[in-house]
Amino acid sequence: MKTKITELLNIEYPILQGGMAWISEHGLAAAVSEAGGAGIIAGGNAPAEIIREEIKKARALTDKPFGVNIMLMSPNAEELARVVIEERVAFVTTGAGNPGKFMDGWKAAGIKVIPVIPGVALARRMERSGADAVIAEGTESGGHIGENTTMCLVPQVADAVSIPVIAAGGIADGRGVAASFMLGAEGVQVGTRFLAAEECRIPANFKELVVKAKDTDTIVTGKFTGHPCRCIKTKFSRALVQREKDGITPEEFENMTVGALKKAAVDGNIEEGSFLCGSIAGMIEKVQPAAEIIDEMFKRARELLKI
Ligand code: TUI
Repeated sequence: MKTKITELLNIEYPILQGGMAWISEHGLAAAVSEAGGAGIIAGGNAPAEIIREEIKKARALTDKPFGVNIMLMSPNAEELARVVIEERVAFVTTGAGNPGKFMDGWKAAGIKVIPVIPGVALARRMERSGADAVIAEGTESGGHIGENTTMCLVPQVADAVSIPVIAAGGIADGRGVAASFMLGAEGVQVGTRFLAAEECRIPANFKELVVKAKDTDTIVTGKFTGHPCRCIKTKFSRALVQREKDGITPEEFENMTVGALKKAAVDGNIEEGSFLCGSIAGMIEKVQPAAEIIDEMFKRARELLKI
């Protein structure tokens, strides 16, 4: 399936795997790339040298292109921005900020740059700074989110910029892919469905939460901080939101949430972890190989699009 995104990234299917902190490591990224998509290693808050090792491990598993996601709020973002140049990764996606200051360096190194943007203004700014494409991410996504929905955001971004647009947020099957193309996207980014990939190394209880989730089973924490975060409803995340409603202080919030992503994604700690997840989890029914997920999604999308 050829689009500007398959051409840009030299991949077979126009699908990027979301860069999920503590989750998207070399095994999942390599599996997605081997299957013809664009695998992504998430930098998250990890030290840049750990990610350098992850890049090397992914290279040992696949000759196909993969990327690195740089979470711009990380204290290690600057160092990781250098490591991706040294390691000559094929492409970089960015999240949670404006990557403007890194753009020239990446472009000079021949790295394709694809920022995640939550709105039209930033999409325009990214195009002017030399981005190769943008990921328009709706509020349906897991993790740190903007306010606009995928349905509203994608066509507005597609109208505003000339570079290709990748839709993200709430896409987990062939209908989502087909709809994204109808909205003007030339590719999709999928995170939540890959939580249920066999190659995704999250704890079994996290996968079970995703597979068992219903349509109403995600909740947004941290709205008052300016960095809202969507996760699965658990006793912990419900209590956190209740505390926010009752007037939690920023310090108390910080104490309750420090390390919560790792506690969920690495330890499966149901008592204190934030199980980041998109609101499409209700559609996800089973754990299956990444290649099967991609094949299924694109077989159905092609039937619907009659291509
Ligand atoms: O970044 C994500 N998702 C994430 S990052 C993350 S780690 C984290 N945990 C708690 C609080 C904050 C971060 C977990 N999930 N998705 C991409 C994304 N980027 N969503 C929204 C944005 C975004 C927001 C503002 C991108 C740019 C932006 O620009 C503001 C500016 O500087 O103009």
